[in-house]
Amino acid sequence: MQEADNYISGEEMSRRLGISRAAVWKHIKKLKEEGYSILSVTNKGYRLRGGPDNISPERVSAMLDTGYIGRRIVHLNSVDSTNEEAKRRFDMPEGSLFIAETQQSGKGRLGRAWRSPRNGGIWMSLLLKPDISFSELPQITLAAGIAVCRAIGSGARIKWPNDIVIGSRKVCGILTEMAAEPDRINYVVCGIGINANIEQFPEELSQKATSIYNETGAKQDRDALTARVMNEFERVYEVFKSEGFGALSDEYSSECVTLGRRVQVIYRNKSVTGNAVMVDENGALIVETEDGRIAVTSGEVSVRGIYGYI
Ligand code: BT5
Repeated sequence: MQEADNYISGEEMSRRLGISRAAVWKHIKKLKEEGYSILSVTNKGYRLRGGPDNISPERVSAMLDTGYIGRRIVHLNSVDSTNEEAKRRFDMPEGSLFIAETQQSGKGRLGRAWRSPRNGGIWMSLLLKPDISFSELPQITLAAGIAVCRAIGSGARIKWPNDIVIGSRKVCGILTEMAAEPDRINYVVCGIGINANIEQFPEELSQKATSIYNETGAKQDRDALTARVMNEFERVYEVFKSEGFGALSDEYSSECVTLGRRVQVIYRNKSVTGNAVMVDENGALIVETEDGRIAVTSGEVSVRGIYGYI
């Protein structure tokens, strides 16, 4: 379907296609839902303004240099959450990538919602099957953060543990989940949401969220960015699996904006204030408090800069 100069009436379409007017209307509605821009004017008919700017799995594949990460791509027009889709299809091979144009119930941590509008972002999840212990699980989020940071470039840095920021606002969030038996992890789903080209955020997020486009002025090629994240992810993940997070902690620390700041750590209704001094070989944030150093590891904590979001 191409951009048209002229309007074409519903009647004309139904005649040419040999389908009812109601069927034409239904198809138009579906195309609009899929992101086509179609003008409809009474007495004139319909005019196509442009096709959807969707992710193309073929283009992503062509730019991969990986062995297994992103080699199977499930591309969805709309889904509840790509993390949920990956969990439903856990029998697919390691490295399978689930990517959606929009999410109806995108998830953050601790039941928070993740806004996932159409066209503006990259909402994706990787299915992973690493042989790791429960305590190493949060390190997958940290490793993914390094990969995303490398892939975005443009001054992207990491707010411990799971946010990628440019300046003082968030451009990406990472949510790692798993399915396990009492003694072993069956599989891990690493969800990554990148605000690539989003231009406007709702009022409540405007101080906290931004997009790569808003920060750099450059429209992002979402296929190329997705492929770069996959390429970097495989490199980082291979190091993580063979040498452990310790081999990545220096790079993580050098990209981590949390270090050197005064932070407030909130966990189990307790709040501790101190200086964030380092990320150790286990991925824990070491905070120097009045009562000495504490290692913050749990995924259940929230760390805030006391002078603002980072
Ligand atoms: C996160 O949680 O940052 C993890 C986000 C993971 C999203 C990806 S998208 C693909 C995959 N499928 C899913 O369902 N999820 C993953 P957290 O640290 O809890 O941050 C959530 C908070 O960020 C919210 O409470 C909002 O304040 C804010 N937020 C929501 N949508 C945002 C957006 N698009 N950009 C920046 N901040 C956002």
